[in-house]
Amino acid sequence: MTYTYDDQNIFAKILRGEIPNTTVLDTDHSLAFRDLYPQAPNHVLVIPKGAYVSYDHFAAEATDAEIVDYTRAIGEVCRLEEVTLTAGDGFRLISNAGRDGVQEVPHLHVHILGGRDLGRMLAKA
Ligand code: DGP
Repeated sequence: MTYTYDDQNIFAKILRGEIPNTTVLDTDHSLAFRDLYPQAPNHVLVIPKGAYVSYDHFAAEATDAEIVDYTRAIGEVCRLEEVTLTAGDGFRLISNAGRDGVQEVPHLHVHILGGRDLGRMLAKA
């Protein structure tokens, strides 16, 4: 089973410079930018520059360099946003995938949320 990637998704357009974004961090293999519809005082999306639809796709097919860069970029954004446990009050990482995960944009992204008490992880079904 192979993964299908739609290169017309919004984040692919952001990576190609076709749509503007508010960049927080730009590295060799990753881009972090502010969510257009923030749900907390800190709400940053971190995406790999490669064409990966979900975290499982990325984990299976990304190079070691991409994985290291992406992991470090997520940590660096937490530091820049001052939500780390050393400089702030914490954060939540969310990566939605597919229909059950209610993923709107089919390019892997991690949401970094912080700046307020985020409540319990999931609402009751
Ligand atoms: P998800 O449901 O995990 O796929 O969330 C996608 C997020 O992307 C959602 O929080 C809103 C955000 N978003 C959608 N379109 C744009 C856009 O054009 N620019 C930015 N910065 N964020 C967007």
